[in-house]
Amino acid sequence: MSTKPMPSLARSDFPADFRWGCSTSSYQIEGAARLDGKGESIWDRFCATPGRIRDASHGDVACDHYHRWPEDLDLARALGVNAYRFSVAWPRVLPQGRGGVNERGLDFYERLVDGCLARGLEPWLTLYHWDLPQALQEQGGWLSRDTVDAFAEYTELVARRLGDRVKHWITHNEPWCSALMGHHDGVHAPGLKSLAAGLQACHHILLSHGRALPVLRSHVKDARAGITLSLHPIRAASDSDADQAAVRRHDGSRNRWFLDPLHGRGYPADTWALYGAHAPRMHDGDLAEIARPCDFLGINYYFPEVVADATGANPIGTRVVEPEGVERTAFGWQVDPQGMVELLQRVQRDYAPAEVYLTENGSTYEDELLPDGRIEDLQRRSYLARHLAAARDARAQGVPLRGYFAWSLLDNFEWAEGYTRRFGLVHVDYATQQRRIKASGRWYSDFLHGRGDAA
Ligand code: IFM
Repeated sequence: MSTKPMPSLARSDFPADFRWGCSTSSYQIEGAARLDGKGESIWDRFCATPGRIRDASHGDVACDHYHRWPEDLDLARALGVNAYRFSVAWPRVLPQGRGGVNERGLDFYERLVDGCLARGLEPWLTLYHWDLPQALQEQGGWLSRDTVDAFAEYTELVARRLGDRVKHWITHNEPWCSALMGHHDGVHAPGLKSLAAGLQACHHILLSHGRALPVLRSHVKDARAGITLSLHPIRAASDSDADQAAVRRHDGSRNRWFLDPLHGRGYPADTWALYGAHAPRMHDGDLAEIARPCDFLGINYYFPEVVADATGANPIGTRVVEPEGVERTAFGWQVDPQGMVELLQRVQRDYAPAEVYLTENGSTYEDELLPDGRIEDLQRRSYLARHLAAARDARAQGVPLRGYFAWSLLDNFEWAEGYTRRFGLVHVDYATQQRRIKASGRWYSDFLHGRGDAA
């Protein structure tokens, strides 16, 4: 195993008020799937369907964070982060999606938020990280406009309860995944396979984001609200005119489809035309709602996409290709910190958000638990350090990047991949629930504390 040299980097390269964090999500870590009144989510149902999850696992126990949250927040504190990003499980607080409130679910998030504040961790709350109440799915889920109203009610409930202590709110995590992977590719819950459904779900998710913003502002004093997108720099597989043109089309579906309407431009006309009859149904006023101003844009960066022309193969007419000889994680994802700089610069140039946060960035490797209990994940350590150097470089180019959240605090349930992919800075032994800080986590801690090699 070879790792790239570590960059020279110090916390003092960043401003004192920079947010240093790590991210998690409810379904991936909480467990307690049927405890204390929690309702069923679409991920509970999806996992129970044979063949959906690579190792046939589920989030019933996951990292048992529902019970072990004090230890987990202690670990975050030990890493030296000053912010903790988590999500609320909608069916834990509203088991049927609307109506009857589950006080015990809200109590859990109160404890968690208070636990963050007691440890000097600024809570960053994501309202939707994919675990829709199954009861709403049975009424159409994100294909129904009623779910947009349900999301606004859910937002109000959580904002009223936690808004005195939580100031940073993210409405949705990665609409691309919840909409398209869930309704078009069929690899995520609810497992549908229709492009029209994917685009309709996407429209309702974006609309629900816009509808939630005034709810947050009226119930949270000094709220800072935004949305998190998964974005990719798009590159051409070759110099051919056809592949160069494919880049623009692919960028339309992957990036501009989200960025344009959120920034008041409506859906990109070129991409809309390519989607043709699959394009979503909209009502007057929807685009204005989606374009309500945010305080920040959250970006999750993992890898660039390389595309070739595939006219006729699908509406967008592109095909993702996997170039040879490039560095990759165990997931096969390209490792390209410079791509992150390019992406951030491009978003700044084309959309100029007031503030940007990297709300996720991380890597999965085949971690080895050594007999003495250490996990020497030097590739992940290198990945982390090189992406932090890229974050510094992006700031130097004028990107208003105000924070970085590592994905993830803990190894966890990686959706369709089950427990076969480990992204944590902290290793979780799922049999015993023992946590162990990996070399990458120790390095992050040294970096954040200004210690040793990382100083
Ligand atoms: O685990 C996911 C997370 O839930 C959303 N962003 C990407 C991560 C890694 O795949």
